[in-house]
Amino acid sequence: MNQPETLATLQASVHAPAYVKHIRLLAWVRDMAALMQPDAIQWCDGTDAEYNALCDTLVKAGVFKKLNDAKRPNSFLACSDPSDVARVEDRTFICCEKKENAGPTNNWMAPAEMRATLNPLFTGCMRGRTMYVVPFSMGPLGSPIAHIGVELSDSAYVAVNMKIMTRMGKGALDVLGTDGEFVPCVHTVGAPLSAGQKDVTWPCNKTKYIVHYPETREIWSYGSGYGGNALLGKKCFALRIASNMGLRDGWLAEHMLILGVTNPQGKKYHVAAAFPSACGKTNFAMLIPPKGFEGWKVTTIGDDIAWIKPGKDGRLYAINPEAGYFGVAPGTNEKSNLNCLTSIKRDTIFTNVALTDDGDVWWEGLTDTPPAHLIDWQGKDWTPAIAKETGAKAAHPNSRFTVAATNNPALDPEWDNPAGVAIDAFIFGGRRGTTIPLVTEARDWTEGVYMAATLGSETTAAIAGQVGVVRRDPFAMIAFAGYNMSDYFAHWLKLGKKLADSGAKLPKLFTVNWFRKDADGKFVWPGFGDNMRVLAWMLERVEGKGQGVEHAFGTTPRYGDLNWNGTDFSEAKYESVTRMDRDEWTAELKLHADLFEQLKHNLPAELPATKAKIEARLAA
Ligand code: SAT
Ligand code: MN
Repeated sequence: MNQPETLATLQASVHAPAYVKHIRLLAWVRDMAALMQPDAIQWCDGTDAEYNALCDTLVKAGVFKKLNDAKRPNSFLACSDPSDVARVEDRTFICCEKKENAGPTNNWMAPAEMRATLNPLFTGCMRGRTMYVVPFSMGPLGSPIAHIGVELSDSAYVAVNMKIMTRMGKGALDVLGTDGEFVPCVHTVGAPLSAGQKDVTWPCNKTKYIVHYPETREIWSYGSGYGGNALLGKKCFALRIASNMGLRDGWLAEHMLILGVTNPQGKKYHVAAAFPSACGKTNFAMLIPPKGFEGWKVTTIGDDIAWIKPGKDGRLYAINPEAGYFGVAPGTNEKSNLNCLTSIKRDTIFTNVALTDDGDVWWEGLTDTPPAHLIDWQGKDWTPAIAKETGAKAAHPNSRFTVAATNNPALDPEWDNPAGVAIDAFIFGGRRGTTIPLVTEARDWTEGVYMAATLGSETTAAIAGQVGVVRRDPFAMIAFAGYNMSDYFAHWLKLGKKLADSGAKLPKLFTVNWFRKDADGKFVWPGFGDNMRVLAWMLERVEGKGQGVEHAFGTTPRYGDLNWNGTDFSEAKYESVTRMDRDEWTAELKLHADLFEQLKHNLPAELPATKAKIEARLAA
């Protein structure tokens, strides 16, 4: 009775094009369709024609508003449900067999229990909707360091965003061939439609689950259509699942931008920098050197995620697994990030920004003077007077643009190189109004791992929940390390040791803080282009030049050690952003102690030992 399944019957059962020849993929799509019961299945091929057709569908459905083509060609605005505007960390789970492998910083549930929880939610969840089959490559197509995923989603918004953010479509399936490995990613907005039911413009569900099974390398996302909750190649795959791959196979998946920086002599360096969400990774990756730094050039390799592998020469090579930017709009302007503003002049999907009367977009900080009238991200009239009275923001603080990397005028020529770029320095940074100096160099790899492990940052609107509270965000990976954080520290320490033992020159490690405030609560450091001054000092240090003074925490340049060409930033101000205050540091080290207490299971002994050294220096 049971006919052996032929390729043709499988293809027919899921309406797959003839070029889909991967039996396991086809069978999985069939099983998922049986579970989620979509009305239709659409295989995404990644062509521009498909992108345009999907955008048309979204416009007709009222999800997208087409922007004025004369002002913002080929661009759209989507506005989400007010309950679905950011990553939901409290609904994000790492489901491995043993709780201790998820560690105390991740929400955990046993896989069997989670599957039993999710199964009723996913049953019939796509009724009345189309299921998009979205194959994608994280990393250059066919690169030995790239990995393939396939996302099933009932959101056309997700499909078009994935086209921009990843190498999406038939090319990824070609790489997969007939039996390649892929990470299955299942996404639903969790809002099935009954016959005749009218859809809303942003379907989602109050119940949300962002679930990872690291052992079987699966991702299941329920109830949200927004950002990292729904574009599963990004945080879910490229960080949470990939960090598990890296732990097993000896590489790193990091929440880091990657930039190239070329000095006036033409020597090029590569720097990777970890900052929490909405702390300026995109701006730093697209930095334009300020006046006084003529001849310097910064180029972008990536703005959010780095996959980093040791090369045969003992150096660390980084690729950007993504193909686009999903960046924060508010605060982006000609001064903070001109390259970004140029990138998003066209071909951009905006989410939750405001609409101008002439069909363009606006957000807080884009211009000093806001337009006289706007439609805000919630579809309401907005005027400066209304804003003054009610405090209403025209754009949501976590509003975003989605744009292809190839739109970036500062794109590094090596950005798509499958071999990656050799990293000269790692930077770790948080958003701290006090305590942490502008820049500190670690005296060695272990001290740098300590700095990164104890990184603190004020929370931002990128995460659902309270904004502005300092929390520990080790390596800016608190929400993204898909396994036990202490094991993650050990992985970094082990890698450093392995590279050092091979005789290789290790990248230098630095910590920075662009966000120190004065007594009036104003930022002291100008940031943005002026961060070049700090970057240039770091490169001098890479060359074994550059001066600084050692203190309890590491080495910080004195005023005279930085290049101040083209600015009048004073020595007094510099002093106020680099000062180490003993009381603040006593309080800070107490927070490090709390973190180490929380992470004590498997915590590498090097970290408390480094803390003891800092305390001893502070006491001296
Ligand atoms: O929503 S995303 O996770 O893609 C953005 C971020 O929080 O970094
Ligand atoms: Mn990020």
